[in-house]
This record gives sequence, C-alpha cells and structure tokens, in this order.
Amino acid sequence: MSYFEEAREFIAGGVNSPVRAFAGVGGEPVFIQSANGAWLETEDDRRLIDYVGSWGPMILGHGHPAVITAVKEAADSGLSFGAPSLIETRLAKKINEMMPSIERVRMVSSGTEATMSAIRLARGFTGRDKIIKFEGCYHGHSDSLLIKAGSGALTLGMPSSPGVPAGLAIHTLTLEFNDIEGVQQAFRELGDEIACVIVEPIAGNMNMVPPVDGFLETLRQSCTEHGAILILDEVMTGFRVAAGGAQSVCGITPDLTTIGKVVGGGLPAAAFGGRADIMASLAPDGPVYQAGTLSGNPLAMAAGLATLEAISKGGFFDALFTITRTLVDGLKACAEDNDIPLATECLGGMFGFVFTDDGPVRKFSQVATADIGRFKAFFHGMLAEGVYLAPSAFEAGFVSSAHGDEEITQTLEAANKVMASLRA
Ligand code: KE4
Repeated sequence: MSYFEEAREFIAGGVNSPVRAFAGVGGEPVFIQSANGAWLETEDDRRLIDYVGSWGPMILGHGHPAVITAVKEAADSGLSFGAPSLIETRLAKKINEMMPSIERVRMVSSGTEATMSAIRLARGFTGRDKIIKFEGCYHGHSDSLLIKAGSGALTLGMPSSPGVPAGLAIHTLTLEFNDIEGVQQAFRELGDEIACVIVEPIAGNMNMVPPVDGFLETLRQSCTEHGAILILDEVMTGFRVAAGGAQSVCGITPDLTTIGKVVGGGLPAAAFGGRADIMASLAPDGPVYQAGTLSGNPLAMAAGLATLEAISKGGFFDALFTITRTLVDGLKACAEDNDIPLATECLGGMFGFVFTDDGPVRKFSQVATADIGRFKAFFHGMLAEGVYLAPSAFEAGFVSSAHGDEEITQTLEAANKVMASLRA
C-alpha cells in the first residue's frame, strides 16, 4: 500500500488541501519527511529542490535558524493564551512599518479567514451587498468567493462549488482580470451597489499574471468615485514580491489588504487590515463581528515576526530577485534552445511560466488555453530529476533566500534535459 493509499483511508482525498493531491499533473503526491533550506527530503529517500515553499510562506527557506529559535523560545513560554500578548503588538507594528496602508490590523489563522472577514467588513462598512472579483484570482474558499462568472458580463455570479447558496452567489460579480473597460462598465451600471472589489494585485493563482498599465489604477479610481472599498488580496504577494508587497511596487494604496503565508513564517497566521476608520467598524469597537480562538497565536506571531525582521533587512529582496531572475532567464533559454514556446514572469521571490506562444500572458484565457499537457510532462520530468515544482499549471512558483548557485545550476541542467525530451 502506498503512503497515498493509506492516507486516503483516513483523510478525505488523502490530503488536507486539494492541490496537494497531484490531480493537476497526475500520479501520486510526494510525501515529505523533512525540509531544510531549499531542499525537501521525501519519505522514499529522495532529495528535491523545493520551488513550492509551502505555497509561499518559506521565503527564508526551510528551518531558518532565526525562525526556529523564535518558535522554540515562544513554545517554552506557552502555546496559546486566548488573551492579548505583546508579541501580537510587535508583529502588528512590523506589518504597519512594512505596509503603511495597514493602519490597523486583525490577525487570523488563514488567508481564507482574512479575505472572508475583509469582505464582511466592507459590506458592513458600506451597507452594500455586491462584491467584484476576477476570474482566475483565488481568495480562499469562503462562500462569497467561490463564485464563477455569470453567463453574461454583468450577470451576477453562480456558485463554483456545490454548497454555496445561489442566493449568496448573486451578490458576487466576476469580471475578467485586466479588463479595464469591463470594470468601468460594471461601475457605470452597479457602482452605488458595490461594497468592494477584491483582487490579487499580481495574480498568482492563474500562474503569474501582472496587471496591465491602468488596471489597478482604474480599480482605485472607480472605488473612490463610487464609495466602494478596494481590497488588495496580498496573501501571496505580500512580503513576497517586495518588502512592501505588490502595493509598494504598483503604487496603489488600497483601503484594505489581506496578507498570509510569509506573515506566518510557516505557521498558521494571516491578517486583514487597512484604513483605521474602516477597521473601527470591527468588533469589539464596532458592529461587524469577527473572531478566532487561535488568532494571534504566540508561536505563529514569533515565526512571522522573525521572518519579517529577516526579509526587511537591506538588500534582501534585491538578492532574492537576482536568484529568481537567474532561474527564469535560464528556463527561458532552455525553452528557446529546444524550440519550445514559453512565456515567463517574475518579481521578487515569485515566478511563473506558461507553455504558450501567445505571451506575454495577461489574461486567464491565455493560461487556460496553454499547453497543459506539456506542463504535466515537464513537471514529472523535473520531479524525476530532483526538482519539485508546483503540481499545477495554474500555480506560481517561489524562490527562497536559501536557493543558491548549486540549486539554480542543478535546476537548469534538469530543465535543459527535460525540455530536450519535450521538443516539438
Ligand atoms: P489559505 O486559506 O489557503 O491560507 O489562503 C487562501 C488564499 C487567499 N488568497 C490568495 C491570493 C491565495 O493564493 C490563497 C491560497 N493560495 C493557495 C495556493 N495558490 C494555497 C494552497 C492550497 O490551497 O493548498
């Protein structure tokens, strides 16, 4: 019996999060025994170079001494109090220092909680029900956000999962990412009914797709003009593409931001926050209810604070982006040498690649119509060569500060070998 078959006897689908099941690439998932730096050790005694990094949190690599020490010291003082502790204030201050638009923050335990709570807060603050999201962006699995585009451009949403009430789905409008005219039309027709817009400022759940010039600016201007809240979902991009997140790179000031992944340093922590006047509507000061037993957990705070302190040191992101660019430029060169069309993107410690000759990729439809079969073959070829990529053509990849010349060289040698086997 395989590890996966045994897991499936006790865990739904054999995994505790669907993307881990390798459904996007076929085959059985790799079971990880341990990890250190840029490397994973598997239960079947393989060493793999890790470009998933737990889907983003492990920006310092696995087992970074400062993070491990901080967590061990916190654990020695107790695991959870359900009462305020100074480490929560210290992390809140650090978040505000790195992302000044977050004037007040509320810690939660997952990105889903962060976006779900931010949506409720925007609805409570504005007294409006409708929200706008974008096809291809993922914001966790709360009901209002598991919605696909309606039949027409402006028809309200339909559930993208059973169990989401149609009566709730109709309040979510799903538009096309980077469609400036679509946003302007939606606000012309529904502007004063929109509570908020939620968007990944650089999309990382349809591979990696940056905003076109004017897209985020149009969202900002439209929200301001119509009294809607602009929520930047930086659960993935926050502290990943730059110390100040995508908002610092794109020059957009949101009303609310959601963060996760890196902010927990590998432990369960996420947050939402922003304008003090909006956050004042949140219980206990205001009427919008939100709560969590383990919110602000001292160990997760310690891991997050140690991580943010390390990545906010001068030069960290310059060095990280150099590693990421070397990797991506190398992948591009391998593809060109083997006459394989490949579109790539990268910023900070985040990258994406799509097997398509229709680059640069700026729309979900370009990813959806890319050569997924070639991605699957590339994924498994690289895995066989000891390189662990995200097991889905719709995910972004992540580099850590623990990735160095050895890892990049081995990765590119593997890529050249695998691409040669994939030649058109
Ligand atoms: P979590 O609830 O998984 O902590 O965060 C949800 C979420 C919210 N917003 C963005 C932009 C996200 O990328 C995510 C979660 N990302 C996925 C990977 N693309 C997590 C991996 C998984 O689902 O297992």
